[in-house]
Amino acid sequence: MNTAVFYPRFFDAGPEPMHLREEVVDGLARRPKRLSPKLLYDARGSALFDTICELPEYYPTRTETAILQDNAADIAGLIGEECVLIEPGAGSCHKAELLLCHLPAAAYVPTDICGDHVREAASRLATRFPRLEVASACADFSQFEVLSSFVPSGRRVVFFPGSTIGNFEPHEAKRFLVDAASFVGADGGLLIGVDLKKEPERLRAAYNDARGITAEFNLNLLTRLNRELQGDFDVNRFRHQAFYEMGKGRVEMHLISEAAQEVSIAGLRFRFVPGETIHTENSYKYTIQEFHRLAGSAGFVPGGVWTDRQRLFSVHYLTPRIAGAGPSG
Ligand code: AVI
Repeated sequence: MNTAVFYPRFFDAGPEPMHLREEVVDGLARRPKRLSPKLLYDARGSALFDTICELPEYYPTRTETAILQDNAADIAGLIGEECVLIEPGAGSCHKAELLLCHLPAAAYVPTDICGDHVREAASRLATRFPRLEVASACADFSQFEVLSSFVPSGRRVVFFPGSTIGNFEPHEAKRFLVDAASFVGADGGLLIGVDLKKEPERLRAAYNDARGITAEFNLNLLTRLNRELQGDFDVNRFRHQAFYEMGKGRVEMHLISEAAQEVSIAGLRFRFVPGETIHTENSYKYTIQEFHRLAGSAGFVPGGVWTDRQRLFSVHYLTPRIAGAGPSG
């Protein structure tokens, strides 16, 4: 029996360790201290995030999956046949797998900041869909220009599920959408999942699960910095905090220092007063109208929108406004 694993074409455009150092040192020197949510996803962080997606309190994944399942034929009809489906931040590629059961795409290109994770997932998909051209890359979400040289030729559709757009600041979200519009071109499209505004209690529970997996996910960032930047964070002296900031329409995630302490990282020392925060993530929530406005300002027109009965989550298909059209607003 042949048990060899087939690994499709892989492209490594991951950030250099030097960038990690600069980014972390810069973030910890700020007031309040800040670290990018991208840093949450080392191998362990990615695995913890997969566990979060299955938690009873974390509604986005199963709600979006159900929306994709229930409307797969409609969505596939709008996207059309033989596209090249590109998924930034694909992780385990589970949602694309679902879509590809209904969508006769020519190629699938998942990318992720965690290269090993996406490479494994790409291999699984290549085995499951032998007629589909699969290639994967270790890359940041926003590296569309790097991908251009790597993706197979054909009509491009970007798939960006999971409401990852919510982890961008609004100006970054607009930048991402502008870049996505120019990457897919006039005949392309964007299928994107967006978490909707809702009652704060449901949001609070989703980011403060009873098993403490989200807390572990957040704290794992410190373990990662200890390992990769020779840090000496005492993880037991920080705690996870997450809350919905209604005025800003976002869930904020923080790591709170439980004591006065000094931490050494990358050869530099950083002081913490008791209760001081490292702000690690924002997760913006949008109404459908707010998201249409944002997408419109980036040069997209709405092609279709699907939600669940409770209106917890939305999936949008967007197409660039006109050939060569730039952003407005
Ligand atoms: C990946 N992203 C959309 C998740 C979110 O809900 O903002 C990350 C996450 N953070 C805590 N739980 C999940």
